[in-house]
Amino acid sequence: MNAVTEVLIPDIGDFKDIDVTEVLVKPGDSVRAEQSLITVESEKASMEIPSPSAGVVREVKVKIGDKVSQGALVLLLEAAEAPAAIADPVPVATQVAALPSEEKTGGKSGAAAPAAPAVSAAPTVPLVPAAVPVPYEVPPVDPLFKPHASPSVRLFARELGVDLARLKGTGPKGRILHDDVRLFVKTALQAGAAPVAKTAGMPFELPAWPSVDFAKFGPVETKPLSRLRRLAGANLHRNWVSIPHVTQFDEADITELESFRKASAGDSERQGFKLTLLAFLIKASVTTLRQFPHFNASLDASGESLVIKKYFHVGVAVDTPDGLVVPVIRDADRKGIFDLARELGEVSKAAREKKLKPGDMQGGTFSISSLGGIGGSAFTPIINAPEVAILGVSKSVTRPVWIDAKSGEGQFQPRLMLPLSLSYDHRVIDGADAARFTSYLVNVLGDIRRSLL
Ligand code: CAO
Repeated sequence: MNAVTEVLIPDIGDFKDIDVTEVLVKPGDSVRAEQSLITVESEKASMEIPSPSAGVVREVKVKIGDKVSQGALVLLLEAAEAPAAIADPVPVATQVAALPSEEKTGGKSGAAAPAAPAVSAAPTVPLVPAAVPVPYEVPPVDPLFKPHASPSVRLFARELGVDLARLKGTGPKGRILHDDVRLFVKTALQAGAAPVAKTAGMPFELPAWPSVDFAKFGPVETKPLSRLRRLAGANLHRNWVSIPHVTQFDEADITELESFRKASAGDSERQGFKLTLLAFLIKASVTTLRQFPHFNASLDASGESLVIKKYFHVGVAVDTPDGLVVPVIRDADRKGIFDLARELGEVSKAAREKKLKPGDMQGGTFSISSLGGIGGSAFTPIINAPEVAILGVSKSVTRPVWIDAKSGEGQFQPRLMLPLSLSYDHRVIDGADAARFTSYLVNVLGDIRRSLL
């Protein structure tokens, strides 16, 4: 018999006690290395746990609904190869000599097994941007009316998709109670309404999505959306409908910056990484965020206070074949342009190879979405909640710009202009501040030496 290995939950960042939502294999199944075995899901992310090696599933040790953390035993896998071939241990599995016993396996579904050995290679985990609950109530029809309810009632209502503004509280001073929410749902169900409609919680009702038989009009092909795209799509949708977005457009003269970048690109290439404009944009954004701390912030869970972060972790939107991911460059304020460029290359490669870990996507304070390598002159990026602003960058173009010389003799000059699109949360940021922010950023990009000050 080939050796049997314990497949454990690998390093999944800060996630603990998260739910097993799918078990994708059963005893007797042959699996390939990297094939997904189970899906685990927290409030913030969903990820598939891959098989560390090829083999045959001997015993599945978890079931749907179990709670697991790093090191928990997922299943026993009999190696596909002869034992000698697997003598080199895979990172997320611990070898056991032969058939498992209760002592060796821990015997309990979902129970935390001994910690896995250090993970040398990142597991292949499809990632999605954090799906935090919407941290505030969507305003009711009367914007001055604020329903009176405890956080637990608000959470309960949110879980059921109930708009508290529609309820009449029966508690003291009109406070909405759990029972009020229950009664509301019961009444809605009895009336045949759908309390958990996709638009629940919103002060408007949407008509049903058109159901069209497209094949009636011509040939079609139906492809399921990837799991990543579905989850990222749900988060984008939530952010779009629940944050009052405004986008401020501006453009920076990057003629000098581009000459400097080109002059330095040879050095970076010799060191094995590409120096693109994005590294400078991260640096310039951080310089600007220091001047405008409320752009480097989030609303707290009540939606009534602003949490201003003293660290600068910049998320960068990366386009991958499966959809959009936003890995975070940590402590961008403490890194030089070369370090930022090198790290950018590494995270975008990891994103495209699905090798990011959940922790790589967390803790962002501000995001940048650059479509400059592709094209376009402006766009309206969607804020990556719970952040309050995101910078969109489009393709730079050389065009004549009127330069007003000090002598009063102005003239048109060819300048390389970079279009910027800053979307911001209007609950937190006023239009005037957004215009000041982009003006400041434009100045920094016009003379990157300002980021040293
Ligand atoms: N203007 C003109 N050219 C630009 C530019 C800009 N603003 N930004 C980058 N370029 C150039 C680069 O210099 C590079 O040129 P060369 O091929 O001649 O060297 C080329 O465009 C490609 O750049 P890149 O995309 O490889 O590198 P990057 O650092 O600019 O971006 C990354 C990296 C990961 C952000 C990018 O590849 C990506 O995925 N962008 C898409 C993000 C996205 O999808 N956003 C939308 C989110 S909302 O749906």
